[in-house]
Amino acid sequence: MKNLLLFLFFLISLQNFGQRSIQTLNSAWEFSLEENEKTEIVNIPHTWNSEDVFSDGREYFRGKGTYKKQIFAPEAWQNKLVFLKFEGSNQITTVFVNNEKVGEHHGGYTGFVFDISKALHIAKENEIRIEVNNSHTLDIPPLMADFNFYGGIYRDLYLIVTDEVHFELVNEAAGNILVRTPEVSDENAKIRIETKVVNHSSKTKTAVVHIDIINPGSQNIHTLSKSVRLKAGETKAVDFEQQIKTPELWSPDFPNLYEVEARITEGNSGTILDDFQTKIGLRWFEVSTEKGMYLNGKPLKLIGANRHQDYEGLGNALPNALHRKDYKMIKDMGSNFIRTAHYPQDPEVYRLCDELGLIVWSEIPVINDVTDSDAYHDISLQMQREQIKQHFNHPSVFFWGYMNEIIIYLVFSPDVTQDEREAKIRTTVELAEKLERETKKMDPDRLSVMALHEDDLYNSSGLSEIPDVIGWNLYFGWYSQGLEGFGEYLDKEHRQFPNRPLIISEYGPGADVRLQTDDPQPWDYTESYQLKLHRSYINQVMERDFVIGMSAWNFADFGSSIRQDSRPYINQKGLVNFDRSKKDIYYYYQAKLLDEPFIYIAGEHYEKRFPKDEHGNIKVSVFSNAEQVNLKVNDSDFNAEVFDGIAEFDITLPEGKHQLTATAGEVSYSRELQVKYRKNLLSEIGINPLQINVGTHVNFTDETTDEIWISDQQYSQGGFGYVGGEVYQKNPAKIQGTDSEIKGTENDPLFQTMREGLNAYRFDVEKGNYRVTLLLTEPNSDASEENIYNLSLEEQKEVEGLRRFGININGKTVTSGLNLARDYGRNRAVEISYKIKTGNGIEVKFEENSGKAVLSGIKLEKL
Ligand code: GCB
Repeated sequence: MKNLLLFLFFLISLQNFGQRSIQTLNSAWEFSLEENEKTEIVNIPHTWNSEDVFSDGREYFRGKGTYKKQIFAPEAWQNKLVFLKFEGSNQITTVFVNNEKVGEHHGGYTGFVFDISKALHIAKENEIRIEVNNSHTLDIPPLMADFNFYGGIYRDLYLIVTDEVHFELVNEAAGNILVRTPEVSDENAKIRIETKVVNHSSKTKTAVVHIDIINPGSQNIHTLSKSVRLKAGETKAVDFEQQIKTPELWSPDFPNLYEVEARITEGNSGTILDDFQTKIGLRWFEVSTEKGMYLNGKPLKLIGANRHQDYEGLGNALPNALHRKDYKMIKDMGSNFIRTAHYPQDPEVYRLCDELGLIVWSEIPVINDVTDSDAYHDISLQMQREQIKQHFNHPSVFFWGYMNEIIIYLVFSPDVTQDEREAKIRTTVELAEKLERETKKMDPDRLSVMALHEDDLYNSSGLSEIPDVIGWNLYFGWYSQGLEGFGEYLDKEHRQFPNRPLIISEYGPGADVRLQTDDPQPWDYTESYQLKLHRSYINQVMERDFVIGMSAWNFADFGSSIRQDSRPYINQKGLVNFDRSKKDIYYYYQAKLLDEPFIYIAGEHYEKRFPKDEHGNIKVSVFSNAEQVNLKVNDSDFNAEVFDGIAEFDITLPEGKHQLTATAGEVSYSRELQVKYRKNLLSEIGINPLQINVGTHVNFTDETTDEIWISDQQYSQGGFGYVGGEVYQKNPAKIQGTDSEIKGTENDPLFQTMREGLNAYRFDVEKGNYRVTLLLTEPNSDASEENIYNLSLEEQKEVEGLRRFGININGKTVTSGLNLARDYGRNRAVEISYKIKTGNGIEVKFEENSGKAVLSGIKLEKL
């Protein structure tokens, strides 16, 4: 027995001996930015742009950052090879060991490996210096895009030590061993394993490559081996083929995974020299131009989202746990599909998608425009090869993408000459053709895809004929008018190009949970408009079998320094917020997509309602996948049919707090609703100040003070409201007012919407002391700052863009000649409070001197 134990111990130690060692090298790097000599100690994943991309001014640091660290090279590394493996670093990375350059990699979204062995001093401290540069360069995609190019080593960094004989590591696959599954059916799967063995020693070596195939039930079902003789310095391909009978197939519902374990042993002794493990899945799929996607012989509509990799407060430097959190949420929403827009994501992401059962469209960041240079074309091809080789084995990946809205910059560049235009189209088509060829050469078993925006140039240039599948980014009801335009566009495309498989790669409006209404309009950024648009789109897709599926733009709000939506520098089309708290729309998808019973009362950010009086309608929407929903409001029961994922209840309620419980079968959901009648707001002014979001139909919640700025209303006797004027809309197609960032506030939407040319704002209050606060902003970026005191009255009228008005309260001019542009600056939040005493009522009058008066908000407090 004792001998047996010793023998087993010997076997175990033999197993471990010589295997590669892999460890992260993330902690405690000395970091400095080129612009700033100061050093700090940071951990990887790291970016230097997590804050400056969101600061005013829209510029963020794009340049060089340097990471330094000492590592001790133990004696045990004497005859070993030592590698650094980067999972992603944006975007040019140069590594020096003891001041000797050991490698440089271009491109920010794929992995790479450098052999640092030669530059290391054994039994000594060694300095590793890594320079990372995220400067804009015309030779590396992306050239421009609606997201941030955060710089730094933002994914894990590994130190790998191997024997001199090992599976190749320094290659575009970043050490991955490719496993192909060219034929899969219910009865049989054929797999091909492609290894490359390197003999880095100075002697000829005989090695044996072993493969174990382990099924989803953890049983070793096949063991294969091949002997290989390698001369000094030689690398040889060693490939295997194996059939697997009655495979356990992979699908979103049953994400079965097999494991392939590869080992190299020394020919004579059997000592293990290197090892590698990868998971694979067995499935087959095809697309039909009439019926969409078939997976393992069954039709499957793909529904899901796009996902950007950044996170509030962290930029792109996420720990694996946050990738997991995101993908879990995407799966829990009921999705079966994800597009890693607009670049390959962390290796962890693909692992998770395999495990969770999410079908992936993965793409390289060739976006908006291309450079007509060999360097740009070459690096685009390199990125595609790296993406494919590194993520090859993942059964979740069905699509390899390579371009997004690639001519959008050209389309929106009015000044290009005809020659320039033709040259741009030529180089773009040429690059697309090269990428297509490369993609198919490397992976004939998957689908190539590109995403287009709504422009016919894709068709006329021939671009849309190149990939297997066309993805449409369609923003009807947002960038273009009319929700129905979406389906009509798809039908027209399908009629015109019946042999082209189609998928919806992007759609969705911006939504800000601070903004709420029962009367959603495009560009009002409300959650209810987001719901309206998504609801319409999902139905229009479901009605069309020829559409493969759809991925919402975007799973989460994300950083984009070029954006000025209702939260500056953030693209708010997420189904969840930047911090991943959920918007209503996330729950709507659950109701539409989940099989298990689901119920949710919409309006987490809409718990306070302000109907006009006791007859005023209160809308309660319950999201559910049941057929009928019961809503208990305090002690009263209401029932409604679920139509298209929503049971709508129109109820009237007394003022106060109400408990709502929605039930369908075994599931129920409760929330509180608070009701206040508009007609009573003035009589309670002594207890509750009144805030009005002037110039809009939308309620706005200030997240800091919890104040609700209720939607605007016209004055009527005994109440409050505006007199005269109209809702200001900078762009007639948008309801947003102005889409410019408003400086000096976090409450941009409050200031962005306004009423213009109004005569007065009235409150029929009783006598007393009050404070009236006006919220004002000059929305025109060309508004004149002319100092009109220097001009005669006639001259003033002629100054273009001059806005100048006075404020008169209860007959007394309290401010005269207010020129917001001159006195405060344009697009800046201005608040002016006045203390007044009234015998009866308050009338704030606007006395226009030149141009029209504006008002964004008004607050009334009784003192
Ligand atoms: C698009 C782009 C995406 C943008 C999105 C938007 O079509 O592909 O990168 O972020 O529109 O929100 O405008």
